[in-house]
Amino acid sequence: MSAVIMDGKALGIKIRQSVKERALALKEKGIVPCLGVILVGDDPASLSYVKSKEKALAEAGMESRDIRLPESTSEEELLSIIDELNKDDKVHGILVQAPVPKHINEEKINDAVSPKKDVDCFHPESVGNMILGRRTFLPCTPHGVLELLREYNIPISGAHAVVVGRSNIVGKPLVNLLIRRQYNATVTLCHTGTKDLSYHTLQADILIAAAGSPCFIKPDMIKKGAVVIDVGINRVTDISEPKGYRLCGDVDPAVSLKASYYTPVPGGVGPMTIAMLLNNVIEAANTDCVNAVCVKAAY
Ligand code: L34
Repeated sequence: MSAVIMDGKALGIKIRQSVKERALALKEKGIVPCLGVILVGDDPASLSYVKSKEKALAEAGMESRDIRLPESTSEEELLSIIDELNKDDKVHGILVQAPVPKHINEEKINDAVSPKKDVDCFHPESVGNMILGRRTFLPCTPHGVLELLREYNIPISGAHAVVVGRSNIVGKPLVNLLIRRQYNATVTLCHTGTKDLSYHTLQADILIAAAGSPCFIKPDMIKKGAVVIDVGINRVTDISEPKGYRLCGDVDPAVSLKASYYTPVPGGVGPMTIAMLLNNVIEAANTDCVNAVCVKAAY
């Protein structure tokens, strides 16, 4: 029996449709939700993600303030642009696409975005609030993973979720959301220092791979019937492809023969990240309702 494919593209479209209806309702009140989108440098993958975000915003009747800066941009210049967006009442959310060039201190950038406009949940105040279960935007990729699990009625309460990868953008926040009473999972977090990774991954009812290493979760590392969520999105050189690369996740697609459910790459978690971002932009524009409860009840 082959696993059920969790269609993040389809769910993303559904969420974006409901966001669009809410954007229309806000427009009637004279509010046009607007996201400031900053990209520094010309990394092709980052550029394509940022373009997808801007396109999705436009399709949902929202605006974006598209800011493209050269690789040579100084930290001071970037900070002053963020400051302008912080002060601009027409801009409800601010996103600085990660990663920023090495000469720019990412922590300073995350600290500079006003928590009121922090639709990524990267500011330490937002992260603190998220961990404490207080008013904040939920981080887009982890929230997208949880919404996918919800859509497919995967039982999370009491399940053993094993997360592989401790990044600030996925692993750390995801673990903190999964242990909320609302989700109630038991969590193991594995990382590059974990001894005998397979021992842990084999215990997982829900395995979430977010380590950024192509195809490293193999069928012999998962329990039969496990739910496997692939957050990885790696560009692997492949001269037989027209673009010169192919996309592959952190999970070997052969896992689909053993799992009960799994997310494809592309078309799994990636589109969910964008859908949850749009949801946060609506929340940011709808100032009456910026809290996690509303985020959950929104669609
Ligand atoms: N500030 N930086 C900030 N916020 C984020 O939430 C992100 N992230 C990650 C990188 N940097 C960020 C994204 O937006 C990763 N990420 C992201 C978003 C969307 C997609 C992939 C990564 C996506 O749409 N993926 C498509 C395929 C895209 C392609 O063909 O290259 C998919 O179907 O998975």
